[in-house]
Amino acid sequence: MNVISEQVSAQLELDGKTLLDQIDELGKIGIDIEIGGRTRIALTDDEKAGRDQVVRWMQELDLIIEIDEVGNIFGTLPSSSPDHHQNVLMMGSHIDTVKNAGALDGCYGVLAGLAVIRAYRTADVIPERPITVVAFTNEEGVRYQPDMMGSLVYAGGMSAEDALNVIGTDGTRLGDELQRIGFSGSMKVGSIVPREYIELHIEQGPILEQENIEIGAVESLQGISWQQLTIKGKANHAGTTPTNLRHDAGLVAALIMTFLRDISNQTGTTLSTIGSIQFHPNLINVIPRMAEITVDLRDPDENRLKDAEQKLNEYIRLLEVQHGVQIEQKQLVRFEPVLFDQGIVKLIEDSADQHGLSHRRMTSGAGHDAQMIARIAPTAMIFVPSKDGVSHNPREYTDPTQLVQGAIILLDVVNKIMNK
Ligand code: HGY
Ligand code: MN
Ligand code: MN
Repeated sequence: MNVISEQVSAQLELDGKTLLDQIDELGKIGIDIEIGGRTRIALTDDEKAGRDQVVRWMQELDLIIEIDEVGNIFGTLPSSSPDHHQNVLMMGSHIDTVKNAGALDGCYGVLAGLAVIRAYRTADVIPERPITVVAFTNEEGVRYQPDMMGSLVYAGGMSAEDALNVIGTDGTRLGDELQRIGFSGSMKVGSIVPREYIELHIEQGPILEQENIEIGAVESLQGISWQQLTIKGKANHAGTTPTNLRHDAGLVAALIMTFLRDISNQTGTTLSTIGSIQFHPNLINVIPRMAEITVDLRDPDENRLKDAEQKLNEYIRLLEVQHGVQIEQKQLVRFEPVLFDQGIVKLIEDSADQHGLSHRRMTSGAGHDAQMIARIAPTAMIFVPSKDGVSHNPREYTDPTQLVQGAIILLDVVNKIMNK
């Protein structure tokens, strides 16, 4: 039973083949032959199948497996210290997906965490303190809002009870679905206390590839604001209603869309997306009486994000007067920008240097569980490049060598932290 030390850590080897095989295996669950990609929306049967597979892989590594009240799945490698809930070095991400997703978003970080633990198991090395891999519930937030929900609850940003009572876009209650898929755990949220959290993830953007850089040392994550807007106008005949007498909810939705793009063009840093739009009655010859749209605003700078929200609010009031419509706003998500732990970011850079890999510091455009865990423990992320910067799309791809390189850096950073 040898406890970790400098020379021992040299024995630890990352088994890239098993990691890549497991990414492929998990990627087959919820596969969509027609459109392509896989769909494992949170707490659906397909996601349950993904969860069951990850639990089986944790069992193969003989980990202590615990599920908490909101379905977060934890696999812990016991250590020489008696309490496997304290002083934990935590790694992880999520395995739920958007629709027709790639196979890497989230899954890569969870399976690479298992690969790190597999290296310890294979070398028969017992770490000085517990190492835990977590798959957080509902990171994508496409069925139940907010996104990053499992980690938000874990970090104390939302009560487990509130999360369980969230009603999804399909009218289901989150807690009922968790029960239905058998992942309503008994462990209180927050029971396992991370001393550090590291998340390995694909960049999901174009920067690393464009700059031909192999590792991203992620030092911050931009702010996110999600709103649901319900625009109420007046249905009328498309052929008889003069333009100046229309209360056209569809037109107002389009005006908001272009207004937000103007803000993005003006600041150059604010990203705005109207990802979903629903007209009612949604018929070719009826002026829409209602339009429901979602607004996703992001900016690395909190003041600019606030300014974009303020400008949108003012424009909404103006549209109500100009077009005789009513616009209801419902805030779904609001997360400020997050700074990660500079010490861990430095370890990532040192590790990349020692492995002869190019690297750069960067901000994450996407939301991640790490931004929640950063509230309760020193946290950082490691990025690997995304081909063509594509993600949330079946074409999501990262070169297998780069995937393995990222996992080797994760293992090395874990060792550096263990040996500090
Ligand atoms: O929306 C996001 O950035 C994350 O994928 N949930
Ligand atoms: Mn993700
Ligand atoms: Mn995602």
